[in-house]
Amino acid sequence: MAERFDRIWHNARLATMHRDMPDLGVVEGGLIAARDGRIAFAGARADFPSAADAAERIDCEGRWITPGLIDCHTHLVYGGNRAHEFELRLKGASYEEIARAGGGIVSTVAATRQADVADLISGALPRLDALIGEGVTTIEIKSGYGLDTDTEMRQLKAARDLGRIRPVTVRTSFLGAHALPPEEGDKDRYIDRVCQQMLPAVAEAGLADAVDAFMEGIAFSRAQTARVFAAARAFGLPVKLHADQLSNLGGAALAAEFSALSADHLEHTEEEGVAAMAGAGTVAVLLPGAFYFIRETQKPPVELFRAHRVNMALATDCNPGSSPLTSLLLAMNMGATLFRMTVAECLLGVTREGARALGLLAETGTLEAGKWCDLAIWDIERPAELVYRIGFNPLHSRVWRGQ
Ligand code: DI6
Ligand code: FE
Repeated sequence: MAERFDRIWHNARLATMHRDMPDLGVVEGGLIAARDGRIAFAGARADFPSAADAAERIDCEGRWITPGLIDCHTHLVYGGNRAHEFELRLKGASYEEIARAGGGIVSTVAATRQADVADLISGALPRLDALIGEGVTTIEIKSGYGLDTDTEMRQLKAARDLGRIRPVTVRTSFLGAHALPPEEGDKDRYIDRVCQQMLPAVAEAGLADAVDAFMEGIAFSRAQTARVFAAARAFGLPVKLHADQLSNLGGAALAAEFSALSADHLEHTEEEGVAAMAGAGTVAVLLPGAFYFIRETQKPPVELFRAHRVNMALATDCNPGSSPLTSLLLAMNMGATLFRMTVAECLLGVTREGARALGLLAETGTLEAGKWCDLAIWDIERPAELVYRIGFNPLHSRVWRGQ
């Protein structure tokens, strides 16, 4: 009897991102078959059982298929915006000066505390839709603009709800240790609250898939971050870290010590931290949107990541202060132009390595049988076009879990 599938995409060129194949794992004359929302076959037409039967057959007319894109680092859910601070920065103020003067993250905290879940969802939806419109099928969303239990939980609920309202996989990260809330004068006392009240409440409500922190002069120290990570471990939650963005406090090494899924930013990371990440299998998440927007000059050590075989992901860091970016295509162009990443590194960075950075590599990020059938289908002649163009979206269609 012929094997039966729900849907078949044929006459396609596949960039499978398969790790055992060179470069992008390209298959010409490719075909993908889906059953029950998962990929049942991805490979050459010639290797597909000719007697197979499908409820629906889609002729891709030679278009390229990549895995659905993954934005593995965003702060998508927040209140207000910070266009006025952008104007101040254009007059010469630095990102750190604005933060120290009571602007920055805490100004978004004030706006987020005013917002209910419905407000947070309606504010985030246009941003989410922009990403989805470019083929994103998985997105990570952090809290961190509440800095009190109720608001952090509202942010995470809004993030979870976005994954029910739109056909997209949402992973949430609790970022209570993002900044010192304005009503609190002491960082250690706030970290006590994060570890003893906020994180337990969030974890018990099942609202977080991971725990993140901002380790930086304007945020939290190595010791304070380590306390947050130990508390996360007690709840069985994996960790990730905003590390070495504005200065090198040894964030990459601390992330590795806690077997973090990822360490993110990393502009100021040195070889010792890179080697520690390699040993721990921690992914380097590079965020060129923030580098560009706050006009950083220190680039992340891409050559060291290559030399030590640290996997690199790319993400938007979509947030109102340092990266109001809702385009992964543009993030790829910036990764190539600003950080000198190759086309393959950029494309792997928003697919396979993005999945790895979220602990989701078994489910998505490559075109392989058994994974969710998350696809992006493109009107392009070659994959490099996805990285090369600036402000152009060649997405033909998008498939999330087979639909
Ligand atoms: N690093 C960043 O780039 C964002 N958060 C963080 O920890 C900035 C967040 C903001 O400015 O609102
Ligand atoms: Fe961030």
